[in-house]
Amino acid sequence: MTRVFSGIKPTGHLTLGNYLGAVRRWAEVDQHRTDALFCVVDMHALTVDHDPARVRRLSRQAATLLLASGLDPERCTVFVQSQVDEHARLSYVLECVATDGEARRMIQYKEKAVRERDRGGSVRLSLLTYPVLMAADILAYGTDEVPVGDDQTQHVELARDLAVRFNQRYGQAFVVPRATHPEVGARVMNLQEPTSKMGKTDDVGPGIVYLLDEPDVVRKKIMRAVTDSGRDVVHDRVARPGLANLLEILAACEGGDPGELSGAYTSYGALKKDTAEAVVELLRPVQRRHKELCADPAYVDGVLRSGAEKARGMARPRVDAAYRAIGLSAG
Ligand code: AQP
Repeated sequence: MTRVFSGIKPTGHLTLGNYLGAVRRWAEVDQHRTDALFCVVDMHALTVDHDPARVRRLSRQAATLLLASGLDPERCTVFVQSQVDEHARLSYVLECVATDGEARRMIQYKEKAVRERDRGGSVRLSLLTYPVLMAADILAYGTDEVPVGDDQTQHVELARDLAVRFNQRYGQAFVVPRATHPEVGARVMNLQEPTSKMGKTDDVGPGIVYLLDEPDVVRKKIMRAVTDSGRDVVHDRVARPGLANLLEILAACEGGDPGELSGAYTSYGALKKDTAEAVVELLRPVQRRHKELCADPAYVDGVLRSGAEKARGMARPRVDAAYRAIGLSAG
């Protein structure tokens, strides 16, 4: 059976981009057709300036939202990365296979390093090595497919390269994974800066729809989305990025093709209104379930505990084998 692994970073509140680009598909498709693991990758949240209590709180919230989005612990494994030591163990081994140049070429590293410096901070070494830890997350489980948004493609490519290199040098240890993307929603853009990805740590807050935003907040953010001075509604990512983003969000919520949907609109206002209502309806059941789960913390604790135990059991033999193959002692 196909093995799937994917993760989410608790660096901020989950966004509509996380949901449309990744989480919804994990719940609707991946957990039903594959042997899937979904992880709150909290160690990745330490790669930039962080507050320990906030990371813990956001990890819990992210895990709860994954369950609220429909991940079913009877069908898939849901856990928190730092509870499974194998990720860190394998990351070190892969650091001995990766090169400094490979890590420095990562677009996200370059962008986030600039952002950290602009904010007056220093760049943590872990920001550079983060894609190697992500490769470890993926390779530890013999993953075939990594369902992610577009922004993660380069990191999955690195995981592939490291798997191939390790296998060639030290003997067959890893499955070579591949990234998969949703047909629409793979890159939801910031509503106020439609040429930038909607990221949970963006500085442009009004441009981000959070999964736990109240309906009226969602409506306000979408009605105020930046578009352009044109009049006709067409889908053109390059010339009309704001409009294209709204059409893609609407298409992702309701199904259909953004280009075809554009034909149904003659005004920006009507498109915004329909998009806002579609998002509100999309988020309603997730928010309702999230509220129920917050009232049952013992259930969430139990899911995460048994998820971590299962994940440990799955990762350990492969990581031990990689240790032995590269010349270390294991177990
Ligand atoms: N805007 C997006 N559109 C489509 N997919 C997206 N994803 C993230 N943003 C979008 C996908 O969601 C999954 C989990 O993302 P993440 O937690 O690894 O990263 P992030 O949300 O981009 O948050 P960061 O990196 O912590 O903060 P930013 O980007 O704000 O600096 C992934 O599959 C991702 O592709």
